[in-house]
Amino acid sequence: MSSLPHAGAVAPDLPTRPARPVTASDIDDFERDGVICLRGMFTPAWCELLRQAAEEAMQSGEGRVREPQLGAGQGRFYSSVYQSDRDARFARLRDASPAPEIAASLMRADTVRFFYDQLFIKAPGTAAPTPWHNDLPFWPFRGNDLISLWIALTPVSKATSGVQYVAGSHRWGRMFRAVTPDYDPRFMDETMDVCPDYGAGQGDPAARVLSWDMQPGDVLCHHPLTVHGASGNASATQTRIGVSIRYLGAQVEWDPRPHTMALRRNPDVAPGAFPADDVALPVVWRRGEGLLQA
Ligand SMILES: O=C(O)CCC(=O)C(=O)O
Repeated sequence: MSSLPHAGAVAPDLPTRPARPVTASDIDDFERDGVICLRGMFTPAWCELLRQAAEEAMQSGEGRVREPQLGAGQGRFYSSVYQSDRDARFARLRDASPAPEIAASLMRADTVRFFYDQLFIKAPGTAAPTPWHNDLPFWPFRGNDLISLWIALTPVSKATSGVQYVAGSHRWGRMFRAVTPDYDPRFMDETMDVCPDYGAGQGDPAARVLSWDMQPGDVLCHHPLTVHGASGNASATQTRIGVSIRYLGAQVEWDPRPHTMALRRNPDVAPGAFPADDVALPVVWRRGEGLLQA
């Protein structure tokens, strides 16, 4: 049993496999669009455990609260990374949940390593958007096999707060200037183009923007180059909570650059090498064995 806080809150019988297998058709959709919404992969018990943990995280004072300059100051955009280092409920998500198997299936990977987790909470009335971006520009890696699973822990309405994606943008091979929700200049590489705001109709008019109404337990899975963004939260009543968990597969190289994020620990490998460091990026799932920490 984990020695992290809240270990006692984790029920032993939470499912460790997805509610249904990821199909060949799901993989085709993911590879074509760079994003897919998988319905009902986490049970209500999972969602309730993580929703409670997410709300406690927001109240704890850790993490970052962003209702930037452009907001009316009424809402709250909360985000926090590596929650699984601080809370056994998120550690359970990282190591012993349906997430690693979903990641393995969509990446067609034999081995899945944990990268990091990130909470995104938008209180009702939050003005702050999630600026349009793709993820690889601020990650110290290059390669095709990095995946994010954004798990809805509350209902999400595409009309008021859903994450939006440009279908097929992972195949453009483009790295847009990273823009964090608080416009942190450390991540902004001036040599890269600014990402158009596809929500405001900028960019290619033929671009197909995808978004979904979601229920708790539905999972958005996206490729590291898929362009995405979100509005604030225009709902007057519904908090929007998602937790993103990111994993690595086989085709990945360590590539630290001046504007990439700091990991809690760097892999002990040379730039250009596969980041086979079991402490920095632990293996959580292996084909034929399944979850290693469950
Ligand atoms: O939840 C959001 O608004 C942003 C999510 C996101 O950018 C991500 O998961 O990579």
